[in-house]
Amino acid sequence: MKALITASILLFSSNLWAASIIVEDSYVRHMPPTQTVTGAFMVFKNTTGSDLAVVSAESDVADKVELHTHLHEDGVMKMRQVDKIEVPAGGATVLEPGGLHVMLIGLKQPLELGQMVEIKLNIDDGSSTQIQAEVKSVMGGMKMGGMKMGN
Ligand SMILES: [Cu+2]
Repeated sequence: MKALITASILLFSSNLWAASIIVEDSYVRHMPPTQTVTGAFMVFKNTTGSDLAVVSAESDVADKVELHTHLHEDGVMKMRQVDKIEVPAGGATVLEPGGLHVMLIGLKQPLELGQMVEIKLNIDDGSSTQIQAEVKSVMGGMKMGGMKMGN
């Protein structure tokens, strides 16, 4: 009986925590099999009355997961790692090609179209949100040729 109560408390608290930032429209950019890095894009929605930030991300499919943004420097688009991605109270932050993104670095296996990639997002209130992002082919948007892919 005690174990049951503990389990339901755990379940309840993880549900509560998962709700501080809701993730919508998530997808991972499909890349040729020779590429070992790619980006994940999504919308963070803050359901609370306090400003929050996503401070890190994790995924089993890659050696390293970083939070990135794009900057224009001398006419060249470069990626920079950022400490966090802020999501204002009651607001939303869009991660999209050419802007903020979750970078998957050192893919252990090529990602296939339609595959679901599990990504865990850690939030500065101590909670985390687990998402499943589908691997999709992304047309248009940023041109990969002009980008420094972090090496
Ligand atoms: Cu990046």
